[in-house]
Amino acid sequence: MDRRRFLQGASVASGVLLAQPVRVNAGSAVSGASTAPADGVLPRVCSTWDFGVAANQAAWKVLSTGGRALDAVEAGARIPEADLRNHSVGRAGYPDRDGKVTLDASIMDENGDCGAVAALEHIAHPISVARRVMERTPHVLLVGDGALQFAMEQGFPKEELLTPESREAWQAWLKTAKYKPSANSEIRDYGVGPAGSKPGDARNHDTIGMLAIDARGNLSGACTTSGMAWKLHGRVGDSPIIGAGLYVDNEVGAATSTGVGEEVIRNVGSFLVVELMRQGRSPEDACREAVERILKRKSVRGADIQVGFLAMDKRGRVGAWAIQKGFSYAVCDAGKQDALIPGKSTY
Ligand code: SD4
Repeated sequence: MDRRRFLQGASVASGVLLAQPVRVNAGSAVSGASTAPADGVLPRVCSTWDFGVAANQAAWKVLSTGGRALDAVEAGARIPEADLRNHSVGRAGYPDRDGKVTLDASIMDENGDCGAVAALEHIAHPISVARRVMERTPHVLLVGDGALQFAMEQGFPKEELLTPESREAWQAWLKTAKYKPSANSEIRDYGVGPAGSKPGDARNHDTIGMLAIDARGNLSGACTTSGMAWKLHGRVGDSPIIGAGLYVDNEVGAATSTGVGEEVIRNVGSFLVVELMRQGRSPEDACREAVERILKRKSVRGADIQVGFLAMDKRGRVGAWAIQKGFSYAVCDAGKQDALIPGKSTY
């Protein structure tokens, strides 16, 4: 992955189904839409980082054929989960301090229904397990062994997710690491990244957060990650915490996050972004305010950490903001099939 390869407004990727955009004027309703979107182009999907381009294309296949946003975000999130070149989501994710790959994921739909799994081992597609938690249990969040047991009962195969490459990277880290827990070990002790690696650099922070609005004007979101490399066993980040790593309110908009999950949890970041949009802020402005809220905390040194928010409002407008440079997000609709956009940032 080369995160510096920004393809702003770039051209149509092959194999992607093209749909006619549905343009919705203020006050008019799309048939079946829960709330009338105004002046938007539907459907649309967006997601964090450069792997979002391929993920968006999978989501777009669902959206462009009239499918539901929920199905789109699940299909999209499964792409990086299955990608062996990607060490921060799903299979081949870097392990924790003890060499165990533990995955976090959440999903939320237009009805406010949601499901999540945290510290889940041995299952390559946590996003699909999160959806089963939402649809087949009365619960929202299953963790650890219980989540694994549930996944296996649901027919998900139990697999070894630690690849030889990830094991090698972990062992290299062990040689130099002080073996101390660190909230931000990906930056301070990354060990396998390029010398002088900064927040947001290639192979540094990554989580896919994906938001979609379908042709009926309904929103859904998904978020999936292996969390921080070399974390303490049992550490859970923001990604599976509804309101922190992901939030969807079908009347207002949706938001997701990437970066140091502890800071996002402390500020209930994605919920905050949606509430700011409810008060009339644009998606970008709401994301910036949420970043500023994090930076207000006395013990946070913005130069040391990365957090990025991505938001989509009920009109399908997309915006983002991050603490550090280097954050990018991808947008896909009938006009933009492969647009990787550099996120604006405070530093
Ligand atoms: C976490 N936000 O677990 C996630 C993962 C991430 O850099 O983006 N790490 O805190």
